[in-house]
Amino acid sequence: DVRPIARALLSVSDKAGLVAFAQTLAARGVELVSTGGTRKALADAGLKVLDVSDLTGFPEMMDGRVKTLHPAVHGGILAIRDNAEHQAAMTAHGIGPIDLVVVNLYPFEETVARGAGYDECVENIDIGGPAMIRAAAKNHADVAVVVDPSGYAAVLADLDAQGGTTLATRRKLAQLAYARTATYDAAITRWFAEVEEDATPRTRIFDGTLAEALRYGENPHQSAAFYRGGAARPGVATARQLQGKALSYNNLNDTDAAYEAVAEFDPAQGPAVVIVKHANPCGVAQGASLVEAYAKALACDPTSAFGGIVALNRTLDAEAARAIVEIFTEVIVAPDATEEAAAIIGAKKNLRLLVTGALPDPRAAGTQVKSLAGGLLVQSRDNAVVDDMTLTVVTRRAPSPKELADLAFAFRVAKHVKSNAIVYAKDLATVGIGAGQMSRVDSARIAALKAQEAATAAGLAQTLTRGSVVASDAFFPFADGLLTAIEAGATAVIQPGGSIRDKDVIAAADAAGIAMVFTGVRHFRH
Ligand code: 93A
Repeated sequence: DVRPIARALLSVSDKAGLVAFAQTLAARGVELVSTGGTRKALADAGLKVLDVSDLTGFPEMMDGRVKTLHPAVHGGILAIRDNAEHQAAMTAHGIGPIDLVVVNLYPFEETVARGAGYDECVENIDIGGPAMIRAAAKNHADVAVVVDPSGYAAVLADLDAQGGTTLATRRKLAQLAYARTATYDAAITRWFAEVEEDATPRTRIFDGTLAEALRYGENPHQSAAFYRGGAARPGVATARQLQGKALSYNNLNDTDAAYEAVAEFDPAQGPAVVIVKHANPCGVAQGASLVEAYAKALACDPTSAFGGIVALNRTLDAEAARAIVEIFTEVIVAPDATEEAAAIIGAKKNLRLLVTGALPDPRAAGTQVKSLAGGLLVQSRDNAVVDDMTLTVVTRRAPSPKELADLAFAFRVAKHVKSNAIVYAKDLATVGIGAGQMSRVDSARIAALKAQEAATAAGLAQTLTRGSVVASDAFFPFADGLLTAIEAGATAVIQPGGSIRDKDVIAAADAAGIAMVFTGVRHFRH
């Protein structure tokens, strides 16, 4: 199943590593074919390169919108090599086989991120690139596809060792190829959603009214007010307060953090509870009932939960209400509360109970504002949800179904923990959370330490991180953070990936027999 490479088609926007890679191919007698910019880069380096138009007989046209969309290209990629009919069609139409497709796409995501205008964003939607990538990946039985400069090494390694690409490599590359076109289309989808939501994002950022003047701000010497407005998402701003003292600035901020976090848990998938302290979750869990979810969330860090905010993803019932009032809590927020539950909360005069009618949609577009000296920073809200991400297993061992469920759970929580965020989870409950540290290793250590303390306080023989999984909101820049998690007993890891030292981090995971998945999506929260 080794396939030699006679001809390669290279068409890349990111030209990093291109020349060196093409030189190695050429030295091995591979014929190179390229589109305009790529061809120029290669020719400038002294390489002999055919132009795609030499194959198609058509010039690149319409501002490059049509350059590779032609049977001479797609036939050469898609033809099944041992199919007589396909071979006859190639001969009849003068189509030559293409054995390697090296394509990375127009930088759509980067174009959107730097705030380019509508038309420029549209122009950066690549059509021909994804078509070639998907065609080559489909025909991985014969064709290798590389969608990122980081893939060049695998092809060269195969050429060195086997004189061609192996089926195992081509399959892996095909998987990465479809993962890439999927994330690319997801980015385009998200962009359309944002454009729809807010047609004038950069001229008017907030359309709200004063809801109430607050007694004071984050500290008593600061004045403060609460404005309601913007996109109508159900949440703290639209909540009805059924009872309790007036909410303070910090209460509002923490309640929002708690409710946005619990909204990540679809109520149809079961009850979930988030306990927040100082804008960070200190316990999150799903359970068979709200009261069970609450007990699991509380067990993560009962010390910090004292005086916290409790958010629930379903109607607060009497059982859960009884459990919550056992310790001092500042605010409870839920879509609704039963009469009996409200009566139980009613016995605690100061405890605030908020109901919102519905849960906010974590995928909804929206705007986030932060002030800095002399200005405002505005960004679209982080509406990426782990269920929509392509999880790529990068280690020898793949996670078990149970680990996978806990990994998705942990990454969902990590999104709502201040960076650097490290979240250990087990049985759909957090068992250790490390938040807001300047070093990722410290977050991993603190989370493990807190888990150890909780286990000791509960009289357990061993720390709860033994046999847990761990999530990191951003990639591990070095293996050390991962090693800390492994030491704490984590058996599986979820993280965005994308560090230049991913190889070392993966090697450390493999050495420990740990399973690791990459999400391709980062959840910084500062
Ligand atoms: O505009 S396209 O969607 N139409 C095409 O036919 C096409 N073929 C390749 N974009 C197309 N490409 C893209 O051009 C590739 O995906 C790559 O990103 C880029 C390389 O162009 P150049 O070689 O001119 O720099």
